[in-house]
Amino acid sequence: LLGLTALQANAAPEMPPIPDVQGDVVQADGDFKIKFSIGTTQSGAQYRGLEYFEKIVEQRSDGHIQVELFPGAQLGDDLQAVSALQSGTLEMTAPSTSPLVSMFPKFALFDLPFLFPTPDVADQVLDGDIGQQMLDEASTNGLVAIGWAENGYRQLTNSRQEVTAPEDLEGLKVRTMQNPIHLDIWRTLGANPTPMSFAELFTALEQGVVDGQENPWITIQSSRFNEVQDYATETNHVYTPFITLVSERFWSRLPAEYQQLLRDAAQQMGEYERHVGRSMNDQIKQDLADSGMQITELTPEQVKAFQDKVAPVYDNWRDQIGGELIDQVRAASQ
Ligand code: TK8
Repeated sequence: LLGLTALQANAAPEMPPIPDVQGDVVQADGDFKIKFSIGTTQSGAQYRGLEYFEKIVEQRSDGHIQVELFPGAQLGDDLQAVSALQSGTLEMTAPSTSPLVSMFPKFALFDLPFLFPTPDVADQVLDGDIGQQMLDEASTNGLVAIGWAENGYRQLTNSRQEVTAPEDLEGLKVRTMQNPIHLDIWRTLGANPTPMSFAELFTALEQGVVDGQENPWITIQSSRFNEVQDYATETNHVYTPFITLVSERFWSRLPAEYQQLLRDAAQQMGEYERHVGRSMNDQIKQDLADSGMQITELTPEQVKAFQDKVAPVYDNWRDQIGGELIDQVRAASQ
């Protein structure tokens, strides 16, 4: 894991302040250290959420648990960080669910295009039975899953031309996450997708290895993709959660009281981080436009053209993901 340089961050935009810590000091035996690694940079909402997590855990353990934060993939990308948790060399990470689909096939639910019509529906699913089932399912293979935050709704950027319709994607080289549904989505839309680790993405865009990529506004901004991408389209094509994971080897050494403290802190971090990310979208779009990026918002008819074109993806993955699960989410959207 050594030898990687942290992805560079820009100056952090204005964000809602970190809340005060609620709750009493938790008494338990032992002193512990948590290294918490994430792929997004220090200027993103995810890092701000981690700062809140650190504050809660350090204050409520009265300093007996120390948290150290490693943003910008400096300890590895999402997949590398997860393996480090499994081998016990890293205590915590919060990856996008998408690269973990090979490990936890049900996570593919989150990769279905246009599944969550609003953030409220995403919250209902993540904070309800389905979200709990998924946390249980991910609590194997040396991992303990203790909460949800979000990366958010994904938007397309590219260096070639404005994109307002699927036809504009013809031949466009788009980097996707390492995930088969995302590959299917971009092939179905007519683009030329290449899966790649997030840690390599900035350089790949800069060197023109790929023409475009897709990520939520906050991640586009905090990763400085506007410096190497002139066009952005607000497609909202997929909603990506972040899942908060702990190394099982570390977890099993913690007293039950501290395990509960981490669960509570993960829950509070998740709520705060979603709030931060969502409250910043308009400001970020404005900042990106001010920096010279062309931001395209789609009309409902234009969105529908993307939805229609990508619809076959549902048929391709329905059996693997489970039709019932998809229907449950659809029901929550009514
Ligand atoms: C950060 C990643 C990233 C994701 C991606 O570690 O790979 O594009 O959206 O934000 O999880």
